[in-house]
Amino acid sequence: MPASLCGTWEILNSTNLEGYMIALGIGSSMRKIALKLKQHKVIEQVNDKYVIKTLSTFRNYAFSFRVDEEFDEHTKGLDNRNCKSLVTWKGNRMVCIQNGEKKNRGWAHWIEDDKLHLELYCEGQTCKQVFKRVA
Ligand code: 1AG
Repeated sequence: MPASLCGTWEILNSTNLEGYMIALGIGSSMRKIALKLKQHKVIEQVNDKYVIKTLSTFRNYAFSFRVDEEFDEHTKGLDNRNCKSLVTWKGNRMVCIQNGEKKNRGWAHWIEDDKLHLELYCEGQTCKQVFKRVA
């Protein structure tokens, strides 16, 4: 079993969030706001259901899913698109493919050095984020 992703996490650093947001078609004023936010992740698991919340003072984004079960994702408050999303484990990485209008879109979460890592990618742009555990 991979190390548990569950817990509350606070962002330490982020690279190329700007490029990722441009790939998603986010306008410049919204990108400016988003770049300044201190993000928290809350990852919870109840039985076989996961909930992942991205929290900030400006806006929150939350969704839930079961691993290996495709679900309808609406990226409300982000780029507001609909995706057919599928989360699977690839070794110690929890990976999600977000099939929809944007090509080659998804993310991966994993634990490394007790930190939560996240890669968000879309149409050739990858944003990398690292979070430290706060609870
Ligand atoms: C995600 O994580 C992305 C979560 O799906 C948000 C991360 C970065 C922001 C991405 C796009 C920005 C779009 C619009 C900007 C407007 C508001 C920013 C609000 C940011 C906080 C919600 C999934 C992954 C699975 O963690 O955990």
